[in-house]
Amino acid sequence: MKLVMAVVQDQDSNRLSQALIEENLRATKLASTGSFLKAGNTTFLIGVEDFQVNRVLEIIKENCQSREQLAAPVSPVGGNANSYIPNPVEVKVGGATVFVLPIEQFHHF
Ligand code: 2BA
Repeated sequence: MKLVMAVVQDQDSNRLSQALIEENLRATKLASTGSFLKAGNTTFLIGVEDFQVNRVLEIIKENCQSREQLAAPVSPVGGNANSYIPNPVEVKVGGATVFVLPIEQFHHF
């Protein structure tokens, strides 16, 4: 058994949930925050049998788009905050960041 852990953008979260439900795959959604953009994203925990992992990865790929987002750079340490004018930079976020972990035991009481 494996745990697929996928960090996706909030905009893709409902579409991905729906696609997983349609294929009878169970998932838990956690509200999360990216450390770099400090913006909300959604982390899916999806417990599946080994043979289902590739299908789950396909579903994630099909339902999560990459997008350009603006990130405000952190002000320089020790710099003069008054003279610092942040210049937002564009970063490409997602589709999805996915980890596949082995599960030692699974219990459902
Ligand atoms: P954030 O940490 O908010 O990162 C958002 C996007 O900013 C990243 O997109 C990447 O394009 C850029 N970025 C992140 N750190 C950077 C840095 N030090 N320098 C320059 N650009 C940087 P993604 O790579 O698609 O990541 C989307 C979200 O997935 C991340 O949001 C974070 O919540 C999660 N994530 C990504 N890699 C991870 C990892 N190795 N472990 C845990 N979570 C991760």
